[in-house]
Amino acid sequence: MKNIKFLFNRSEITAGTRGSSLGPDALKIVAWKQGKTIFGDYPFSDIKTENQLLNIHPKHQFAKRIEGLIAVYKDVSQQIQETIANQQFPLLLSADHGSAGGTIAGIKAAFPDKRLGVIWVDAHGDLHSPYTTPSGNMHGMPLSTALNDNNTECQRNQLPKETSDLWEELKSVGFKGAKVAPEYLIFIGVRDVEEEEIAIMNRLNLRNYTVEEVKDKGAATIVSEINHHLADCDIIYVSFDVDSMDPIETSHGTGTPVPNGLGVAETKAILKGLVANPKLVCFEVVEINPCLDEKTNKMAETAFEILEEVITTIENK
Ligand SMILES: [Mn+2]
Repeated sequence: MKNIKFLFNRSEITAGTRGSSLGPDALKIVAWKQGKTIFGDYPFSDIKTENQLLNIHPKHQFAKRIEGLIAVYKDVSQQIQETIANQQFPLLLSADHGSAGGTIAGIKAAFPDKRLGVIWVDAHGDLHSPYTTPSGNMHGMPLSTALNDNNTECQRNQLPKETSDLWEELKSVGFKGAKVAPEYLIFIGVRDVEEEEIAIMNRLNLRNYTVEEVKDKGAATIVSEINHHLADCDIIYVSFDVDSMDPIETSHGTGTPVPNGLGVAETKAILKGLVANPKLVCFEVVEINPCLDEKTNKMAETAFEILEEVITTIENK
């Protein structure tokens, strides 16, 4: 038995829609319906949310609810560090993707001297900063905090000092500075990016395995190329946004669905392959939104099917 610990993170303050806070519990409902006890088989802890901020107008238009996100980053980062210190494996079931920068900060704080690789399975690049965002929604910014890069080359917003100060504070939670080097950040399935994100991807030469490339090469080749690419890393984190998958095969039960995504079978095969790597120290699944699901609870059912195999693979390592 690996010492998996579930961290339930229902924070949904960084998305443009509501409902992803119900995602982790939508997974539990699938388990219950299928008579599975997986969520009772391991210890768990809840991350403290700041979702009450959704009931008032945001104070910072270019970094909406950033004061709440700082608190969420702190709790996620702290709980990751405690989980790892207890020789447990943190497996996060999260709502929106905005807090994943806190996950990365916590991993880096737990292993400050180790070289971290991040595999970001997503339809989106999540590379905006308050300086470049068109919406102010912070679920598009977690990787800028991980890379410690504001992309001011593409600046479109003039930030009030209070906002820029809070952004610097957010980037310093858990670990000050860059948590991951650009060459060790790998995307899979990114296909919906804005021009500012394309610019930073080009400037930092970030690697994206497109849907076409995945279909062309197949899961096994993608996994072996990524493991080769991250051979110099000591530890690896996999962040799985369910919007990476094709909404025709899954559903629109996610905050920002994008057509022409990864197939469910190839996603499962890739994730199983990636989590088999002994360097894996943390896994996270995000952005299931049952409120938006036109097929009742199909997105959670799909994610649960994948999660079961991921957990079995982690167990059998
Ligand atoms: Mn995402």
